[in-house]
Amino acid sequence: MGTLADIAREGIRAVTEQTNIVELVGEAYDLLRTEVARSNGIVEVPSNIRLLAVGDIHGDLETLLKILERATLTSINKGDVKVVFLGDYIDRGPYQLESLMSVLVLKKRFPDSIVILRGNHEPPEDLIPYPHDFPMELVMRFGYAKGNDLYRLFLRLFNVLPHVALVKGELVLLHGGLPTRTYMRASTVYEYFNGLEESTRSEILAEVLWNDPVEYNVVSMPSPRGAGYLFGSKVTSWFLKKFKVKVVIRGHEPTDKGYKFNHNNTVLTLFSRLGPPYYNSSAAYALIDLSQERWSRNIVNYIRLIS
Ligand SMILES: [Mn+2]
Repeated sequence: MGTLADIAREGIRAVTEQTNIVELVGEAYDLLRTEVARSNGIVEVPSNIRLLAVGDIHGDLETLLKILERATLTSINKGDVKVVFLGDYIDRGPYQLESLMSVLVLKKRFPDSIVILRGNHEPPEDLIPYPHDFPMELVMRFGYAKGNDLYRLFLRLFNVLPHVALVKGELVLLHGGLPTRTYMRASTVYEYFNGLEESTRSEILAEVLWNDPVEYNVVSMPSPRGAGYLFGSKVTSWFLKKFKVKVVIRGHEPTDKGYKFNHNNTVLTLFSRLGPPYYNSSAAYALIDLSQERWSRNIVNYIRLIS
């Protein structure tokens, strides 16, 4: 039959025409705005499926297509496989626009099977990462005026991307890490990831997009990134127990093997791209059979490498 990679290639063809991009981004915006309003930014994914989790892409289209070849359209159409992208589609790589358009076209085609999470490189306007070459890429391709208009459209789109995916009783997926500010204070998963009051919502979002795990039995330490914090194993143990999940899967950090574990194998980092500036030896993604009762104890067996 075909695979998700075939559908992604349709999105890449659209990249040559500015009007096609405007159309696809507009459609994705309408779809995601509805979804994010319904879910409050925390998308629920059913258990009893196979979960394809994809970490940072950063413009490495070649690796992205290799991963997407692992999901057949038959399995997607039957609802057997759901895909969660962990964010950071753009910046750094040579095919950042193509990578982003690929995930958007997949979302449009299979809205119930694809989750596109927000990364810190799909930023709120007041927290732009550095380097952030995506706007320059748009200007170089389409000229100053059209490039800037497109960038505004993308910024609007990024604001409706969900920041958390939750499989109840099993796991949570997000880009950066667990927030520390709502540690021990939140009574629901919604309070934990959105804050207890509206005024702190953007600070919690910044933590979800920017935090990294640290191997100390602490709550929080300053982050060398200049945004977010390092969260310690105290936060992870509390979170897993309080909200009855087994594992946190996140992206955000480059690792040489393409994956790493923190906090006693309960925090899995996936880095799903190759090439500069990290030159990691392999990229990794996970294809987890959640119907297997002991999946979380054997999680390393579900990690796949590309080199
Ligand atoms: Mn990141």
